[in-house]
Amino acid sequence: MNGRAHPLIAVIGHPNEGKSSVLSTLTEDDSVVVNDYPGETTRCHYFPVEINGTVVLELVDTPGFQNPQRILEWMRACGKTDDALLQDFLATFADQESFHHDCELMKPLVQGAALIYVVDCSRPLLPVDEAEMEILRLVNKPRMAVINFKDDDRDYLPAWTNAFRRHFNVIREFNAHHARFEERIALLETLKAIQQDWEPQINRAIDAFRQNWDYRRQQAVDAVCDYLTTALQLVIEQPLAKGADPEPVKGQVLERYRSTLVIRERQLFDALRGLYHHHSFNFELPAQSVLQEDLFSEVTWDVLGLTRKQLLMAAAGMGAGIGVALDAASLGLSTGLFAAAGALVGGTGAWFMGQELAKVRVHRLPLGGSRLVVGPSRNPQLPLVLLDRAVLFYREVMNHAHGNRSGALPDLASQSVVRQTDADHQKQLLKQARLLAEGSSMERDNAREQLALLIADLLVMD
Ligand SMILES: Nc1nc2c(ncn2[C@@H]2O[C@H](COP(=O)(O)OP(=O)(O)O)[C@@H](O)[C@H]2O)c(=O)[nH]1
Ligand SMILES: [Mg+2]
Repeated sequence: MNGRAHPLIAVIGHPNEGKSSVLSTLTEDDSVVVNDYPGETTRCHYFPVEINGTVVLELVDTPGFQNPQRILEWMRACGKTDDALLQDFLATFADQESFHHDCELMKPLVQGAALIYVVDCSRPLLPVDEAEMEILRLVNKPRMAVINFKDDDRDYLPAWTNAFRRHFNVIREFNAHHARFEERIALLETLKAIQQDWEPQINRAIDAFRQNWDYRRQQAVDAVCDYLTTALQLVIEQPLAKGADPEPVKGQVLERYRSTLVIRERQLFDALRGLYHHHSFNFELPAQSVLQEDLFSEVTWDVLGLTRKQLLMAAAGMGAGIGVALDAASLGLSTGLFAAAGALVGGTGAWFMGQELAKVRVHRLPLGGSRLVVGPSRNPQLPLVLLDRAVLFYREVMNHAHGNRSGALPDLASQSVVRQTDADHQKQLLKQARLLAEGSSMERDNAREQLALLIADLLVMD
């Protein structure tokens, strides 16, 4: 019906109501220009949504209305409706500079687009809004009203809802800054109600979105698993000249070990960003997120990974080979640390970090001289901290609305994820991480597979 095999939807409205933001969130496209000042968009921009090489949907970003009241007057006097009215309007005003935005925003409607009318209902309804809605009613294209609350003020909603009812059959709330995957799907579902001819295409689009979402999750699991594998198997070596004092070099090797882990993590985070289409805009993390902390900050190691008590429980019965680093002595039981109030739950970051991670070994070389070696780490908490951070970042990235350029989501949990899983899960994580770092080649392959399943479980929790 629009010369395309896929639905075409124009996002229309008053300047600065969040049209571009809604479109950006809906299409997961952060290259859409969002403006802080009204009237900066002067022409239409088309955003085809492609999944596996097929365009499933296309949205059009449009300039805001410039002269709704004057146009409405003209349209009423014209006496026509529907396509005839639209054609007459464009023919009459095409050359008038002051109506440029109004003409431009109607063009997709001539191409067979349905329309989403976006309004910020946290402000009062004005006569211009009524005029815009009435214009759209007269032009009579498939349409729905989308309420995008810019702030939480709902006092004006009843007045808006009344006005919508006179002009639209379908009204839906969709927040450009907070909408997540299921809300995007729900909006697409609603489109079926405004243009029934498109039902098969929209169903196909929704199926494609869902399959793609699952596929991305699997890709994320693989990425996290690869990352953990390289991190846990990481070995950093540095030669030491014959007769040289190893002490000053130890710190450097350890620093290289740590910074390599930091770089690997950044690479993982970049990959996750890409997977969830956050290409252009580097969104902020919430101020309260533990991810604001560096990987090797004490706070990170305090709040992520397992508590000592959980570690001890998880390590119990894991078998001599695996459990070595987790015996009572290494957990501080014999020193009485374990019994101290608070030691079981918090304030243990420095202690955890100070474990095996910090050990630098000196290997003597047969021809003289030696090598300093760090890794693979035997610190039981390391894989858990790395995993926790990866899962927390994944949640930020998958839930961050692309239209939200001003900052962070308010309510994503930032505490340890592994701490909240059940004891069996914790035990398995610990075991497979240890095998991945130190097992035979077959054990490592098997551990990687097992770990992928455990990570997949963590990524579906939210
Ligand atoms: N707080 C908040 N601000 C929003 C929301 N949607 C849009 N904005 C802001 O409103 C301004 C205009 O947004 P934009 O999408 O460019 O509006 P357009 O002119 O209708 O395309 C920008 O500063 C956006 O960041 C929202 O849901 N919440
Ligand atoms: Mg815009």
